[in-house]
Amino acid sequence: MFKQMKVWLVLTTIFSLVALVSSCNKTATNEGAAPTNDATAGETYKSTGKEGTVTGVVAYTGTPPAPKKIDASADPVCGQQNPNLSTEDTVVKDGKLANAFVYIKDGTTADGKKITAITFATPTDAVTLNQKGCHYVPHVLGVQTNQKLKIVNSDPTQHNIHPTPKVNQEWNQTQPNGAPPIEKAFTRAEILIPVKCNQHPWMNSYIGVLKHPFYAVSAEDGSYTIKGVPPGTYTVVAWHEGRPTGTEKTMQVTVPANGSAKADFAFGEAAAAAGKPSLEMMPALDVPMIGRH
Ligand SMILES: [Cu+2]
Repeated sequence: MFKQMKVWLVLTTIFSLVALVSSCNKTATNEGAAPTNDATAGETYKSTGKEGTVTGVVAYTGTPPAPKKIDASADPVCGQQNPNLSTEDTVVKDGKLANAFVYIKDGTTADGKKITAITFATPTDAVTLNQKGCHYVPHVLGVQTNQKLKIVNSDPTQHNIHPTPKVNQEWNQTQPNGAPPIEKAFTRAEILIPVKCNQHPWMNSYIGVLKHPFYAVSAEDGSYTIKGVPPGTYTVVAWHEGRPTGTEKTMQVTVPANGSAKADFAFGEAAAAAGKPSLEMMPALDVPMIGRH
């Protein structure tokens, strides 16, 4: 009788040890799958009806570099489709810069939540990146994490799309003319992912990936609007491409309930010169933009 109980005790101990070890393993596995956890962590944001906007204009001061004509002789189809193919890294019209990626980097909502810690629903609509006339349209775009990115080939030639991310999965895929759209998604936030074409070395674009929907790309007139922003105080960043990882300008704004905050940015020669003694100017950053809105 006593012997039987002893055996039972040993067996129970072994079983609980096994259970403990397997539950440990489970935890470790979950940690490895961090992107999935990120997407489902916390409560999904619900509109309060008090959201506001961040809006502004991105300027380019000084003389912008002139677009360079691209030699597309490697693929005669491209030359036929787009005889005026030229570089798109600095598109300036009347002193305003297009294709700047403006986004909320961090900050706190009026009710004290960190914007980067809130979960936002993944938009159900896809964002389209088109290959038309042997360049990418649009040149810069934003998507939310896990949102569908639809890549279309509108050209009568073959492309090979190749994003080169740092924290997301790298891939490249051939898309012959007439092939159906390629659908992809990025699971992690990344500012910004360069995209190239293995078929046409001049082709490039940039994709900004964020966990929230608060980003916009400046239009031809330099203007942008970020909608649906919960009231709060935020760091807004404007990014413009260039070697090696682009240039960023930062600004603090306060979005009032149902109101609008203004954040104008400037890139270019004069802005670069003004930004040079940036360390000496640092204390000014501590002072919020009082009276700006
Ligand atoms: Cu191509």
